[in-house]
Amino acid sequence: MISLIYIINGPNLNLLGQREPKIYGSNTLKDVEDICIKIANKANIKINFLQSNAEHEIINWIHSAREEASGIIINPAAYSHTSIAILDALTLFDKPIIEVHISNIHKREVFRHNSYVSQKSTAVIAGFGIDGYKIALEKMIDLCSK
Ligand code: CA2
Repeated sequence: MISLIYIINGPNLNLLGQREPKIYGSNTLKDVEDICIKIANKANIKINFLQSNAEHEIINWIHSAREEASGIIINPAAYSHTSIAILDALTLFDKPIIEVHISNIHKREVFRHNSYVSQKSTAVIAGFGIDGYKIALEKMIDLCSK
């Protein structure tokens, strides 16, 4: 069976590439999606690449992933630091979860240092720019084929 991986992006990431290039680079979220599609095609897996500015929508996608996905890659953006609701939804997902941050959140403001989502993540990647998504997807493919 071909695996399906959900790649979920949180608030404001739809504007990636349009502001703060020193922190986040100049690539857009569409560029990230294209990179992920290429990796998925090569590995013969499917991805569901999603972005929302709404917490409830992210939670509903995590619930859908319980039914159909082999793993979740998630950049919860600012919800990483605030959302117990997203943590609770991920707690109900019993397959691999990889958390991605484009920037190194530990090198930034103190309020970014804690991520609730990390408590449930199999692994966390931060500070590699958008390459973090590539690393996460390649590692997720490894995890799903074990
Ligand atoms: O480094 C990351 O990937 C973050 O998850 C990005 C979030 C931030 O709140 C987290 O602390 C770390 C912010 C996403 C904002 O998206 C952008 C929108 C426009 C231009 C640049 C980034």
